[in-house]
Amino acid sequence: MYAQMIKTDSDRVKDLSEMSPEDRAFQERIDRGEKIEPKEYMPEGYRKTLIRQIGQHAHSEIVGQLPEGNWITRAPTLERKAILLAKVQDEAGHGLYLYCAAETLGVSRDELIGLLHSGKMKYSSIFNYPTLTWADIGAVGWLVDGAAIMNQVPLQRTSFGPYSRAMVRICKEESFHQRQGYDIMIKMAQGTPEQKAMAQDALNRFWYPSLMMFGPSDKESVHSAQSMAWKIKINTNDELRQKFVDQTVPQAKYLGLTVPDEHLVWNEEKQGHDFSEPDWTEFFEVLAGNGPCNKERLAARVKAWDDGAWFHDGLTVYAKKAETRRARQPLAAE
Ligand code: FAQ
Repeated sequence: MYAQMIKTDSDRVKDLSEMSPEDRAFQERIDRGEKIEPKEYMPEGYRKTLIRQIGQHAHSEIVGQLPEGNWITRAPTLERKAILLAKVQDEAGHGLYLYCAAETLGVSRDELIGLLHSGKMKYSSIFNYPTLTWADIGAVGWLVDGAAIMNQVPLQRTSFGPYSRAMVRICKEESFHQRQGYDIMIKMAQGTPEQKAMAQDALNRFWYPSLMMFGPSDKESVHSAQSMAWKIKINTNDELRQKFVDQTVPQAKYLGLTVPDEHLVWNEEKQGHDFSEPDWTEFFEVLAGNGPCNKERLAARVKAWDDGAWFHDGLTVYAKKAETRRARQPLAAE
C-alpha cells in the first residue's frame, strides 16, 4: 500500500489560499512553530513525506552498522574494540527509535523493512562505500558522523513531535561517535609516516561521499521546498553542506591532512569556503543501486533478516499465546 505512495509527495508547494480549511489550519500551526503529534490532523502528503524520510533515516542507521561492524574483530586494541562495539550498538538503537517514530504514522516496521529489502526504499548513499583500512573507521566517525550531526541537529526542531524527540537523544550519542572517529584520526595522523598516509588515503576516499550525504544540490532537490514549508526540513541541502565544509576544513588542517580539493579556498566575502561539487553522476549511480557495495549491503541485511526469522516467528507465537492466556484469566480479586 505504502509502496505506491512513495513517489507522490513532491507536488508544488501550495499557497495558503489554495488549501482546504483543514490544511490551512494545519499550515498555520506549523508556521506558529507548534509540534504535530501522531493522532492530530495532518495532510496526507505530510504523513507520506515523513514516512519516507524517517524510514530512510532508520534504514541508514541499520545498514550503517555494516561498514563499521566489519572492523569489530580487527580493531587494533581491546579498548578500540569495546568502543567500536558500543558505537555500532548505538546505531542499532537509533534505527529502532526511528522505526518507532515512523510507526506512529500508521506504517508497520515489517512493511518498511520489506521495502528496504526489495530495493524500493533508500538508505544513505554513504554506506555503499567500503571501509578498507582501520583509518577508514576514523574517517567514518569524523566525517560521516560529522555530516550526520550537521543534518540532525536542526532536525531536533522538526515539526513532527516523535521525530524531533528521537533526534535529541540520537544527536547526543552521535557527537560521541564523531569524537571517537576524530580521536582515531589524531592517533593515525600523528603516528608513523605509513599511518599518516593511511589517514590521508581515508580522507581522500571519504571526502566527496560525505558531501553527497546532504543530498543533491538545491536546484536538483525535489522534496526540499515542500519539506521546508512543512518544517520537516529546517535547512536546505546546500546550506548544510556548506556548514559541514566550513567546520571540517580546520579540523583537517589540525590533523595535518589535505582535503582532496584543489579549488578549496576561503571566500572572505561570503565568510565560507568555496569548494568543488561532488560528482553527481556517481551519486545518482549509487542511488540507482550501482555503488561499490550496494549489492553486498542489501544481501547482508536480507540474510540477517532471514537467519533471524525463526526467532522473530517464535517471539510472535509466544506473544500471541501470552495474550490468549491473559484474556482467559479471570481478573485478579481487588
Ligand atoms: N542517500 O529531494 P531530496 C547516519 C534521495 S544517518 C540516499 O533532496 P530530501 C548515522 C532522497 O531520499 C544518515 N538517497 O530529498 C550513521 C530523494 O529520493 P526519493 C542518514 C538520498 O529527503 C553514521 C532524492 O534523493 N540521514 O549516517 C540522499 O528532501 C555512521 C531527492 O533528494 C538521514 O536520513 C543520500 N545521501 O533530502 C550511522 C537524515 N540524498 O525518496 C552509521 C534525514 C538524497 O524521492 C554510521 N534525511 N537522497 O526516492 C534528510 O535530512 C533528507 O532526507 C536528505 C535528503 C537531506 C537526506
